[in-house]
Amino acid sequence: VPLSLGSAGVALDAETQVSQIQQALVNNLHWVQGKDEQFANAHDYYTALAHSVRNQLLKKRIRTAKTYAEAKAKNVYYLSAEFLMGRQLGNGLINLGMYDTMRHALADCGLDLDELLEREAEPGLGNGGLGRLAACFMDSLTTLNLPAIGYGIRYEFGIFTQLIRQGHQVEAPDKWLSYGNPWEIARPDYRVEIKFGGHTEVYKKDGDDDYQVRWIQAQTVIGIPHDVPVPGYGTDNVNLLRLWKAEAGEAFDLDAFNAGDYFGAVANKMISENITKVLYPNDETRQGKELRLQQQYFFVACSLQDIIRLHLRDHSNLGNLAEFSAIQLNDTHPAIGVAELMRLLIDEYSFEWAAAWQITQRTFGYTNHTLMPEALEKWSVDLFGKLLPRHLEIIYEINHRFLAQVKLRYPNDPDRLERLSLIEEGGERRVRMANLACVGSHAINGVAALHTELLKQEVLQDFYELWPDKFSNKTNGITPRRWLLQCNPRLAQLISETIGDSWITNLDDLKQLEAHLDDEAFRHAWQAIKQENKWSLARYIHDAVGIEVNPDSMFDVQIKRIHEYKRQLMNVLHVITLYNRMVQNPGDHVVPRTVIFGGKAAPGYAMAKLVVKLINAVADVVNNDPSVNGRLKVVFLPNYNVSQAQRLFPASDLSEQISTAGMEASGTGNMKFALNGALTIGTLDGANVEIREEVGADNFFLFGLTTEQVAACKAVGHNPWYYYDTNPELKRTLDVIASGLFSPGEPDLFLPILDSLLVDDPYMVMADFAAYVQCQEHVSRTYEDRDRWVRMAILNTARIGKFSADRTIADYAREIWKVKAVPVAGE
Ligand code: 26M
Repeated sequence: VPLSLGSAGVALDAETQVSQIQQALVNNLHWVQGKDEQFANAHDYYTALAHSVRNQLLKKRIRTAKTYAEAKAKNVYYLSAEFLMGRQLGNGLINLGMYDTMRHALADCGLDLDELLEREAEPGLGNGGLGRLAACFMDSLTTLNLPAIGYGIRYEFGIFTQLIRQGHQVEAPDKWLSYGNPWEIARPDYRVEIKFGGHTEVYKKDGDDDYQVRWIQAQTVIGIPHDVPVPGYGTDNVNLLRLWKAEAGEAFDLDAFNAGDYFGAVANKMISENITKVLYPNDETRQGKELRLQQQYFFVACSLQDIIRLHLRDHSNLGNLAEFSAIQLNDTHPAIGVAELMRLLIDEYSFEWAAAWQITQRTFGYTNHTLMPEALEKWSVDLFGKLLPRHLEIIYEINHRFLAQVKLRYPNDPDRLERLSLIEEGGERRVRMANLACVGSHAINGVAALHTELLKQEVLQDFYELWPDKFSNKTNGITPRRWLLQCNPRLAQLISETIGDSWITNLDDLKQLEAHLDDEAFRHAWQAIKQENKWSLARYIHDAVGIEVNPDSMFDVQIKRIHEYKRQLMNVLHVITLYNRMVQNPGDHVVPRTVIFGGKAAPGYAMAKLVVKLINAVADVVNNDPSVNGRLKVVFLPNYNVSQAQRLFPASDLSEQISTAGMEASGTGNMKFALNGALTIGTLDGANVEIREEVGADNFFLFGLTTEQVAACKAVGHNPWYYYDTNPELKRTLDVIASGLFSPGEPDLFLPILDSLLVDDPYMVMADFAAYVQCQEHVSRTYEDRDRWVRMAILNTARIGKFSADRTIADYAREIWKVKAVPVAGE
């Protein structure tokens, strides 16, 4: 690519800016990549550009660190095993306010910004909703000028790459670091030592009458922090994401090397470094894998040492830790932190139990993200004691004191005691991480109103009865920067031209769009943008999977992890039903649809993988049947990730949010669709309930059983055969699958799906199917009245302000963390 520095053809001030940008780029190309313009490829330019942005961010970070240290303000520490950040370059440019200038500066040298943005590897350090929420929270924390560090794991391999081979999901390793990562800075000077295994012993400290406990470890692992700067929008503050990488302990190396066992020493190095090797690809269901517990303890122990180091830098002792630190547990994955902080305070800093416990409880908050009982983390006591012998002792002591307190309150209720215990008895004894998180925190929250109510009534009922004041709801949110401004620039511009740009940091201002609902030119512009976005997605689909889709058809989209409770199966049954109708009544009028799926199945989740295969198999038949005549297309986009999401939301007409009521804690994709003017077909589940409240029942396609009806149905005994026998279309749909139409040569392939539907149908697909199909008909009729549809779409965007992560974070900050903004003064 030639790089010639010419005139930018813009105003003088901007012109100097442009030439400075160009100079910085060339410098980085030379001094970071070691190439000149003649040999540089697009990836070299990407890296040079990334370093230009990184330099700006680091400049701001240095001032932020100074400001925070001087203010001695309270900090938020967000502990999360996952941060699904998405690509950083575009986001950094937008947050620095450099996006347009950079585009011009690059174009001026014959470089295309969009092309360079595509060179960035996807940092997929999360499974789905929980990890992406953590990323949106980091964006909002900085935008609100709240002092914060996100602590997590620097996985060498993120979420697996999904390939589709003969319609089946195949997993490949995600080598996201192979070209280096310009966004991170290793900080070996802040390394920490982490112990594993061994035993504990009692000893007497010099000059002290009291006994102390010490932990003699079997192994030491080193944690090296890797810092990623997190910019905010319209602020000079830059917070940190601090991710830990495991390396072998040096003392350990020395012993082995001295003993002459060179190869053994190197092998042990590999064992240590395994800890941060790979992200576990499970979403919702958990297997009690030893390495997973090691990962959890490793990153939490590293983070707590770091938090203590920072506290002691500014304060004389740890007695006031809770006044200056709020630590939030993102689900139970970091819940071991409760026991670790107790261990540090008691064993390392000689606190009394009661004082240590008060500090711990006042410091931690716990967010629950799931109601699915199989998703509640429990670790076998055996494994726990082997890996973390001191923590098991501490957990027993916490439990002992806790249950004594419960006994006073409920003297004759052994069942309640058993349910509240941190240890599950009967069969293999296990440590209940949710119970540990609850007793060790002063605040417990769910992630949507319905979810929090169900937590209080079901999963955490006993804790709620014990401590009702600990509980609150914090409905999830998304960052409008990535999920509108960045991913849908055309719509963002139309909105800003219409109502100004205050919505970017005050999403409720989108309400002002309602005043323009009757402006025909505005509606046309809105529709034209959706159309352009659909054209561009159609090109992407063609490049990715070779399918031609009709951009004038309704884009009906379901993108999320593949899970039975999310009911992608119900969606594909609807597709088959539409297909059957076309085959049976070829002359009937239909509203053309493109049904798009994206999502990964956990590699060990056979039923989810079979659903992926069914979607692809149905796509093969439907897309190649000439009698369908392009009126129905089915697309499965492989390897759904944040970058792909950024293309999909802006081009969607219909958002599928069809989980069994009571099963989706919140959902956040639902918010991204509505923000981009897609209409929702959905159940009364998770945040759908609140979205519908906000956008209005008339602008939301509701169907299906409620949480209470699902429970009632299950209580009396749900009989899926009834629906098969009484609904001829449903019968035909299942019969077609059973006929082998979608599995030529493998007639039994989809039997497990049919069995699951007809034997117990745990996710109520059969019970909700008729209502879903009927609702879809209503959707199609509405889509035919394009003007009505556009009005509904505008109202969805206009009324979605509540679901800004800025609002969510402001609520956490005020009600749980008690932290205040510390803005960095302008230069
Ligand atoms: C467990 C064990 C081993 C490996 C991974 C896991 C695991 C990882 C993530 C288990 C669950 C995980 O996440 C649960 C989750 O993503 N919950 C989602 O959280 C979102 C944010 O609050 C909600 O919007 C979704 O409704 C909820 O499903």
